[in-house]
Amino acid sequence: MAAVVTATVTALHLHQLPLDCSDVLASGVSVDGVYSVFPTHDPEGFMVYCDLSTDGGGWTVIQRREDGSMNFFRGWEAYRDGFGTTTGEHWLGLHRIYTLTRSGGYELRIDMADFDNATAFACYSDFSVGRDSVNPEEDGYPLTVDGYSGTAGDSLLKHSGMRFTTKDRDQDQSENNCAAYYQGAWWYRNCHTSNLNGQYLRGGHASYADGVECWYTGTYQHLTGTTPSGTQSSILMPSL
Ligand SMILES: [Ca+2]
Repeated sequence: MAAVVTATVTALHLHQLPLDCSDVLASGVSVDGVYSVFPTHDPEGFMVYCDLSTDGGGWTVIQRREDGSMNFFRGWEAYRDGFGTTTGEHWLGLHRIYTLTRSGGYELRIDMADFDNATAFACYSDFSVGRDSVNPEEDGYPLTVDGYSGTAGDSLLKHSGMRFTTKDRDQDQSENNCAAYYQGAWWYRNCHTSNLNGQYLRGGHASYADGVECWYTGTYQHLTGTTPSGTQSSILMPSL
């Protein structure tokens, strides 16, 4: 037992740079903003937005929608590499999400708001992308998610195990391309119960299921009836 403790302490000493925003928070910083992180599987690092205030803080933001200024109907390379502005609307990128989460232990939190400023959230105690993949891109960056809690209801568990589909790379189980059909990009199964990268539509719209609002269960459906004004998806390495 003593040897295990020693090994753990040694490993901690080697982490001079933050692996993620939970390390940024642990270093004593408490202001939300853009920080550099250096995941184990991408030691050169990259910039992320750290939410250091929501629910205890330490969240690495992987997606934000807030004003519709960014086009989210993009192809595979954009979703793989990320796009947008870290301080505004953006998608961090599948490969970066993979490098952050492949060591395991990450929690996912999705915060949603509607145009009436009502809010709801969904938390998943286990979240990773491509965790068991030798070549994650070839494997389609498959989603693993488990352990729901929150106020929004669950709309993601049905997507667990699915590969990521964009309008130019169909990896879903539908005879159609769900990303093209619903104008988004997601871990679709046989299209969706959630579609957080769908179109940003203001207010109610007649088109079916192609907006960001697609979070179909629980209180969130009741919450809006219209399009949400924003979402923020963030991940956290829980302290164990
Ligand atoms: Ca298909």
